[in-house]
Amino acid sequence: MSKFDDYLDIEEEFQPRGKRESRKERQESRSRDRSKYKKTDQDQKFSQLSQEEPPLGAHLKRGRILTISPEIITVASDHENYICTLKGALKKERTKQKNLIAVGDWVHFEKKSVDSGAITHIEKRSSFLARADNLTRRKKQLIAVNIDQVFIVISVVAPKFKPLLIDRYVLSALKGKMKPIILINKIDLLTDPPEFIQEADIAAEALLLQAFLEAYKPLDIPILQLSVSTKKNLEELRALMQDRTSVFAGQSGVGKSSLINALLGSSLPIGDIVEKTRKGSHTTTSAALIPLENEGFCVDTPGIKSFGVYDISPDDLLLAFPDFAPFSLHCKFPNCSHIHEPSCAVKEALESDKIHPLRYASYTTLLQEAPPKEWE
Ligand SMILES: Nc1nc2c(ncn2[C@@H]2O[C@H](COP(=O)(O)OP(=O)(O)OP(=O)(O)O)[C@@H](O)[C@H]2O)c(=O)[nH]1
Ligand SMILES: [Mg+2]
Ligand SMILES: [Zn+2]
Repeated sequence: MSKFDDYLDIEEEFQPRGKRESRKERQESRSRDRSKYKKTDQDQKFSQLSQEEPPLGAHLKRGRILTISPEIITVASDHENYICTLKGALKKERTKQKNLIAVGDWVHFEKKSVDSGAITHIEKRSSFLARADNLTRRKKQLIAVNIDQVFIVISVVAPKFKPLLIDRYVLSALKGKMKPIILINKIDLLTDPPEFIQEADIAAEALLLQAFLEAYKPLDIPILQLSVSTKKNLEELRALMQDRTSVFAGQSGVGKSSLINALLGSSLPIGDIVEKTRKGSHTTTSAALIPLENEGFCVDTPGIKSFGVYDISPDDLLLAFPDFAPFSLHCKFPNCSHIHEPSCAVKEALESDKIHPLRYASYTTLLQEAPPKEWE
């Protein structure tokens, strides 16, 4: 199809680790979170209720879901963490509905003891990051909710730079009403590569990165080049996170947890890169909401094998490819998919270098994975 084919998604299956192991990890991370919970402006957040929500009775507290496992829901409220269950009616509902609760949900709960409670109500969500359910491709699986922005994290060298993965996150972010921001991590590896990688590979990555920056510059998406090792642009990233809820999403091993640790001083588990495949080792196993020092939160997520987009329409595609819009108006067929139709103005623009080949390659990749129903 194109010279960028090598950079298509080739991630291995996501293998969740043993239940017991991950439970232990969660308990550890919970106690860490609590120790970080300082008295700050967060207070206000926990008492702010939107107009549409039921009044918070004297016996109820408002909090935000930090982590979810089959047995335990951790809710943060007024600088304390509570282990919560769902109250009767909600519990029944949960068995029917996979997405009943998600990391980032604002909830009301009855306090049962100093550190436990029962959730009675889930507030309406302002936004959500979801991916296609692997089995059906038509259903969505929530990753996190009530988010302002998605950090699409991608690395250079190890794992390989794969620009064709980016637009499915961009599309999901825009579809879920969140701002996409692209973070290119491990920039240090271009000048200081690991021994097991050949020089020619590094040169090819540097070229591809240049092509990518050129292709994406005209879009309204901030791009930050980062390095945890040299701290490059970490302060810029911190400024972007302030007072907001941001999700770190991207393949395993690109450095999502490392970036969060570097910024917050947290100690989320970090994994090794497998030398031979240059892939991550699926270290983070479930999404977790982490409070920032002042207002704001960030969400660490596991590197999911295929972050599939779900149920997209031709109009959704335009969200992620606004640079095609001035041309697509002139295609012969109004419902042109810009793949096989004659007199396609988008393909003409590609041939006359008005659309970057990397943008078109990204478009066809996305379409192959999730063609809109109208075009199937
Ligand atoms: N050279 C270099 N290595 C980095 C950088 N950031 C992270 N790493 C390394 O990359 C590896 C993977 O980092 P993680 O933070 O575990 O990656 P992740 O995205 O959280 O991976 P999952 O939890 O598996 O999804 C670790 O060995 C980190 O030390 C960086 O900026 N430069
Ligand atoms: Mg991680
Ligand atoms: Zn067309």
